Amino acid sequence: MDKELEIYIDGKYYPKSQAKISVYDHGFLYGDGVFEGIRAYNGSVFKLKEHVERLYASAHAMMLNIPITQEQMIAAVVGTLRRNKLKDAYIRLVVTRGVGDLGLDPRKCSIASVIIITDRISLHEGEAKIKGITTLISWVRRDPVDGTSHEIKSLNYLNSVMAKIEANMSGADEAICLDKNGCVAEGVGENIFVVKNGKITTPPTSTGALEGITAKAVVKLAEKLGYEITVANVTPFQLFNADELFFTGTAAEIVPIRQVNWRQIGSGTAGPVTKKLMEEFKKIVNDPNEGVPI
Ligand code: PXG
Repeated sequence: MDKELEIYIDGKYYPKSQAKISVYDHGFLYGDGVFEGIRAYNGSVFKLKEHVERLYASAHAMMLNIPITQEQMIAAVVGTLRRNKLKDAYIRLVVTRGVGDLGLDPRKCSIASVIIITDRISLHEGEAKIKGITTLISWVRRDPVDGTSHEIKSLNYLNSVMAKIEANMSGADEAICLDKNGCVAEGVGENIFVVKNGKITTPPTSTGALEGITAKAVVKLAEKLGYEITVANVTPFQLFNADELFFTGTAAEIVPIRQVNWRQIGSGTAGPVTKKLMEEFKKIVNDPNEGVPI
């Protein structure tokens, strides 16, 4: 059997089967914490600095003091990957408020906990990437920016989980979430892009969508390729009548969407703009200049 992967918890390493946190941790009791999902490609951690920056920005917004610096966090991620001899990996960074008592007052938690999970990545490129996926616009609205905004990548993902359940029950591959005004926000763990007449549009983060790191890289890529790309409100009607739709995200990378609430999108398969971006995106994830070496 392969050697068990090791997990970093507060500066120490534990085999996966023994990596545990307290049931009094407020990350567990209240979803009081932040996280990041990151990927390593071919010995380079894609956009690691950007993910770490976003983690600290989320923590800052909820006044969660991370006990190590961003540089130490980057070194700890790289160290964990090296220890596990991983070159292609999925990385989950979690910072919880730490151990407190049963009351929600964060002042009872003396120190935040830092957890780094690095795992093998299961690649299921197959059908979804070629044919596209089916989606359902869920009744579950994105939390507004004056609520538990999705600008904060917190441990409370109930909003996304409930939308995903709706998609599962209806037989759709993924869910699409609207903002409180009924405009399109994002997927449950992906940003969304619309292609119409060769132009690309993506909804603003002010409606509660996460500022996706993949989305940002795709915007830059699209601009470099000469596409016109704008950030603007998108309605469900515009989704139904798009030429192409696609999701972006760390796990998803770029995934074409072929159906929204039983309506076929464009030709019903991956369109030319999506295909071009997928092709070019493959190149940048493998570019060592786009990440941090392991
Ligand atoms: N929106 C939300 C709500 C997210 O949680 C994205 C967009 C895409 O962002 P990035 O920076 O990854 O391009 C996310 C990503 C996963 C996973 O396994 C990812 C997220 C959450 C849960 C699981 O990819 N966040």
